[in-house]
Amino acid sequence: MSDALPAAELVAALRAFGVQRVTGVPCGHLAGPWTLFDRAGDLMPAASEGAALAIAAGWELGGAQAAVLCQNSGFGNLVNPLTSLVLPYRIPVLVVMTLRGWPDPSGDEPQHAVMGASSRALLTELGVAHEVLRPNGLGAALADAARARAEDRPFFLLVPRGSIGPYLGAPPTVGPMASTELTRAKVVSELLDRLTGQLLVTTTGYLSRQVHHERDRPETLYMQGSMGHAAAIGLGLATARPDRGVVVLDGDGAFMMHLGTGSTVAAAGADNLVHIVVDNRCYESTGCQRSTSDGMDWPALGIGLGYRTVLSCADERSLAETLESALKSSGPVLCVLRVAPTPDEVHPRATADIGLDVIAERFRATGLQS
Ligand SMILES: Cc1ncc(C[n+]2csc(CCOP(=O)(O)OP(=O)(O)O)c2C)c(N)n1
Repeated sequence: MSDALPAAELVAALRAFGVQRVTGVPCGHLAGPWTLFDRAGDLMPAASEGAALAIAAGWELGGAQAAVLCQNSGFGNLVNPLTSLVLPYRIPVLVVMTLRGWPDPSGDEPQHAVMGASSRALLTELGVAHEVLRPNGLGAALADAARARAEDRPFFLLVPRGSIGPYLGAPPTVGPMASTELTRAKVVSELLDRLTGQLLVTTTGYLSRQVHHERDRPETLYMQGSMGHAAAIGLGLATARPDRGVVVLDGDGAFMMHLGTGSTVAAAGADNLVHIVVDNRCYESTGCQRSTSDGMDWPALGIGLGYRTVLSCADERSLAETLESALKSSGPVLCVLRVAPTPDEVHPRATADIGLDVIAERFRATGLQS
């Protein structure tokens, strides 16, 4: 039997602690409590961990007790509001953060190793009270959190992988599924069929895995980690190598995490850049938690940001034509493909075969060729 703390017990303990509202960015290892708070109507998905901490600070300033759920890959995103908002303004937010890459970095994906080894030391250096959740240790940890709260200080409850149980009810539903027959697999396969020598940057999560599964090529940079930065990497590439076509394959959650990059891409005017967003209206890679893209007007967004060409498609019939048009139009192109989530189709990560350093090295080598 697993000795994971049942998700409902964690949620009950957080509620007893006083938590009324929850925000954050999902982590698969917090999928249980995330769904329970969402089902209760108390969860607001945030675009980034920094935004989540600021939302929570706003709730606290407005009289509602708040918690943030996130993973330590997003710790860097929240350091700014932690150091310049929550600490100096003495706002006592509780952060429940999973510890990826800890205690043994070799037991997790390589992109988590540096943050896994340094999360606790960084919190110590910042003077932020924190505690690792140990078996049967939730009560003691929350007693420490209560002491921090009484002193108007934030507290980080650090959750090792696998220490919280899953959600045991029916799986989460993702928006109205109407009007799309596209899937991640179809989109990736049709795109790869049409690539010639373009450099391809693929976002973190299932999209990178799908691309690697479908066709491994040295011209593909599988971006594991650095969520939300695929378009920025693509922009750097496209402007360093105006002679090469560059394609970015992004997720809706990742794109929205650093939406401002869309404006930078458009303003830079890189005509060799095609930015494809695969919109499944959820964070599929961490358990299909809803994102905030449902109801978003993507073409209006792309035009508003200033992309030169904006395309979108939600049906199989026009997929080929849309991709062909995206690849031959003058960039920067924003091409949004609406797909249905397919959480049962999961493939191994690229790093099951190749190291991150090798991915970068062979990509650099092929990028330097003309
Ligand atoms: C900064 C940061 N926060 C959270 C995560 C955890 N995470 C990995 S993949 C993912 C979901 C990405 O969602 P989306 O871009 O919509 O792509 P999808 O998974 O739906 O294909 C999340 C939240 C992360 N890797 N980095």
